[in-house]
Amino acid sequence: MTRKTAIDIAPVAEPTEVAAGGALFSKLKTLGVDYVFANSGTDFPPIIEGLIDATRKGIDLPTPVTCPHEHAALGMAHGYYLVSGQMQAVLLHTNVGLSNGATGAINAACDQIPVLIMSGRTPVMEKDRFGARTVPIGWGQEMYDQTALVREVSKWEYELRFPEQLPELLDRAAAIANSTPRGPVYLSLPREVLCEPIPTEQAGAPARMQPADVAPNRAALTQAAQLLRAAEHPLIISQRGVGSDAAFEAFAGFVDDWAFPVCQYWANQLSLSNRHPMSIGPDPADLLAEADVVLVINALAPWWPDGTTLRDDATVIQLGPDPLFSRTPVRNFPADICLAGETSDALIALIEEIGTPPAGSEAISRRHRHMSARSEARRAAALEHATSGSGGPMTKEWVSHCLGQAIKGRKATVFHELGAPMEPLDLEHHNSYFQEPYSGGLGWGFPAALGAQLADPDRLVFATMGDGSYMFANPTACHQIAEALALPVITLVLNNEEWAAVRHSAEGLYKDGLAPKANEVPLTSLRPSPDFTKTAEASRAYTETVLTGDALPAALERAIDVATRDRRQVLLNIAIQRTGAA
Ligand SMILES: Cc1ncc(C[n+]2csc(CCOP(=O)(O)OP(=O)(O)O)c2C)c(N)n1
Ligand SMILES: [Mg+2]
Repeated sequence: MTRKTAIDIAPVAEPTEVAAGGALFSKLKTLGVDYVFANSGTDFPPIIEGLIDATRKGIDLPTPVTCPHEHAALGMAHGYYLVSGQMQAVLLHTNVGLSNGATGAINAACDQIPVLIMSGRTPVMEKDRFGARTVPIGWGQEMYDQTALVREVSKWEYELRFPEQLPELLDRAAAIANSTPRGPVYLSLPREVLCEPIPTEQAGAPARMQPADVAPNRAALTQAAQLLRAAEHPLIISQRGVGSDAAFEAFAGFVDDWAFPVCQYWANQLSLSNRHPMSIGPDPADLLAEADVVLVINALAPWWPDGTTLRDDATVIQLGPDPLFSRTPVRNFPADICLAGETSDALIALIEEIGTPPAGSEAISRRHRHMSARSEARRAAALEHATSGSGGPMTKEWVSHCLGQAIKGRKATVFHELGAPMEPLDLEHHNSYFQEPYSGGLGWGFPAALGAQLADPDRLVFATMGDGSYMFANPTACHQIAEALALPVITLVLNNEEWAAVRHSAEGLYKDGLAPKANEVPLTSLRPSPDFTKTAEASRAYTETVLTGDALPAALERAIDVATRDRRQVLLNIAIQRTGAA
């Protein structure tokens, strides 16, 4: 896709110096960054001037993307990474832009997303220096510790002191962000420093610092493999996918060969097709109670401790970039064996270590028959449940079922934020499904879908969200971005005119209390519901309102047609039933 990047000024000869602001973009390009998601302000003059300067000098730069809200900038970076696997960069305005982006930073940290977050720093100097304060906000935006806004969720942070530090600092920031476990880093950019030039060749120099990848300890791999091979009641719990196409394929074959049941408990990425005979659904409780060996794949919260009892002799193996989730203060799931590494690599290493099952094992065949029957029954029940919700208003499960049917055989990704649940979608591919991270900073789904679409223009991308989540996403900003960048994302607003999750939470915790009996549960209604089609139409989206389930399949077909043929964004406002607590 071609994008408007060029600032139309004739190139000049013999570049020797570039403003640090321009050097910033140039350096990011050498680090593999193709887009910088930015929301600018009065700290940006050296960046904007430097960008024009660097463009004139013919320097290769990433495309700056104007994001009219910082939450959208972070969400786009998040979604772009999920689909591309490339570190992203976000550039925000001083402390106020950073605070608007902080929720996105929390989401990125929770989801192990490498993103280089930068924000300007209001000038320190009041006068007598180029770049010093010019307007009262220079005083108003001063903080003792701006970085504190994102320090807890940053793997590394620093405030630029001298312009010539910039290239090497960015190398370091990128290497740390991309090291296992990946995550956000933050760099603060004072305006006066950015105003100073640095030699051009420094800005474009390749990085001399590579990310540090971690691989599982050999002895731990051997031990885990022995235990899994000998397990009578094995169980695998997977939450955040398996990391790559290759691992997805290898994992499907491996669990089939060994008849290892796989539970995708609260999964926010797909590890295994729901049609796979070893896919036992989202609830691990009964198999956990009898399991002798449990393999947990990159799962922050693999089960509900209050609702589950493990056997005393059960061994729990935790595999992933940070098996102990060391940045989470309280997390006491057993971790008898830890296999640390990028999920895809560590899992493939474990699969290789385990090898093939003994030929003709009766125990494995029996387990396979048992789990397949269970998986089939669960799928049939899920289908029946989904089809029973096809009335008007319809259920979310019905929306998922119809969406799954509509995208069958296409390269598609569904983003889910209180939108279309995973199971009835019946998806089959790595990267076909992403749910918001457990940090739950709502307003993530829409911009993440935009970022994914930007990363992969040929993919059909759906942002499926509750009406509340849609409003958290600053929808006007997101639709503006979709139009500006010609991103044909299909937005499905699953509209129950309330925050059902909050109501369910109150009703669930106080089962015998007042909330379940109340006609109107306070602090959960979103009535009167806005006409969301108008919000989208303001940015010339194709829209429809769908009131009954039987009308949905055709509406989805029209939506896909408009998105693929006209490359125009779409919004379907879908009437959803209010349901009881889950
Ligand atoms: C930034 C942020 N604010 C508040 C919440 C608390 N919260 C969790 S779920 C939810 C309601 C979501 O409503 P909606 O998207 O309409 O989905 P529904 O539950 O109605 O299906 C809220 C407000 C949150 N997770 N994130
Ligand atoms: Mg809702």
